[in-house]
Amino acid sequence: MKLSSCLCKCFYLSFLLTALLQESESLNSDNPECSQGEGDPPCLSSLVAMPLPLLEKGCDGLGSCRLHILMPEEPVIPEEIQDVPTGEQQMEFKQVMKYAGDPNKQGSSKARTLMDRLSLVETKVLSMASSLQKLQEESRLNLNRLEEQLNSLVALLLGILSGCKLPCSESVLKSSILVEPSAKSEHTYPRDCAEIRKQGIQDNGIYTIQPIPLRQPFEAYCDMVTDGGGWTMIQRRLDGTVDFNRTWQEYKKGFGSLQGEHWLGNEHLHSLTRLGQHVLRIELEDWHGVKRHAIYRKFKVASEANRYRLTAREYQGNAGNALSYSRNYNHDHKCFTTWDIDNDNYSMGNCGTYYGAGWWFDSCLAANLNGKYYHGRYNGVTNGIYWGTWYILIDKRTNQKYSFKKVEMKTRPVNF
Ligand SMILES: [Ca+2]
Repeated sequence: MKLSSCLCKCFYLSFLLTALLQESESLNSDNPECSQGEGDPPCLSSLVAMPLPLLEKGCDGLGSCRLHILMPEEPVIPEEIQDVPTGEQQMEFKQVMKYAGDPNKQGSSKARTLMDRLSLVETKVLSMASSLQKLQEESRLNLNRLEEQLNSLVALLLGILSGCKLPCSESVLKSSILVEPSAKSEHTYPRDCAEIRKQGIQDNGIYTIQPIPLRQPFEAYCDMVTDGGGWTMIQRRLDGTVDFNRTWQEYKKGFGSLQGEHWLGNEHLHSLTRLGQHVLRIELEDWHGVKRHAIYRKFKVASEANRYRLTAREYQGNAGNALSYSRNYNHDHKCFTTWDIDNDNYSMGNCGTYYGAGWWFDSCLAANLNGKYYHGRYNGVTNGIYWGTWYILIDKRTNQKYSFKKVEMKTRPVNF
């Protein structure tokens, strides 16, 4: 096939050369028209206009085919070009071509698209992070709240069941899951002993209370028995183991042992009585085991700014109203005095220093339950635990003074 093709090409070239020569000759002759006779080569115009199929069909041999013209073989088309692209591929192709046509513009557009997507992703991530943070915060608050409530209950129950003393109670608190409640925590402990008693607790003991929601909770001894219970102990004397001649700061914060002798603290007294109406109950016991009490149905201790001024009115009881003994010996509406802070009405000196106690002195006293602990009778300055309406100041027969064996001061709301 290739040999015949080559021969045909050669013959065709020779024929063209001959025709050109004849044409040249005819052009050079006087007769411009070409010869159409048999055996003559065709005219140039008819040669060019001859349809290709006829040329091929007429080529049945080298000798008989004067116009043996073969069309060139169809080129082999690579497969990848032969494949017709699909619609998607076409679009992609066009897209690529478009990009190729304006690379700068396309790159900028692509960058903007990416930036938009990144911006969207960033917005979503920030939104999710914010939501996650809120959830974490809520979870943390709920967890803290539950933990504090659980701690309160654990301390409460263990204190009741074990009847343990303050150090024990402290160890219970520390060994439990306990986290020190924050100053900003809400009411997570009972307001006072009355609130604990209302929960059904009937055992005396040390409990954690929180009179003011945003203040630090503290421990106090609760009397859950006397006259229906619910009493928060604010002072107790029973054996003389604690010195009550203390500074202003010590009376402010409180001192002693909650299980034994102690002063709860003027700041706590203010916290307990600042809202609502409260009762003050005073219980006295002499060395013969005789007990009496004094109740003041209107009891309040002012803030430190008001020098912890006492309000004690509406007396009831059988020990006598020593807090309002007379016009000149009236402890009601008097400020607190210690040996280092003089707020009394005695212009010549400090009643606290003279009697060795912190108290709501007038000028100076008809009662002083923070006096020195004596085992009954004593001599000298009247600086013992004194309640002027029960025992006279001086035993005229022996010229001795008399101090009480036991004292308790406690408070609870009036509408308990
Ligand atoms: Ca004074």
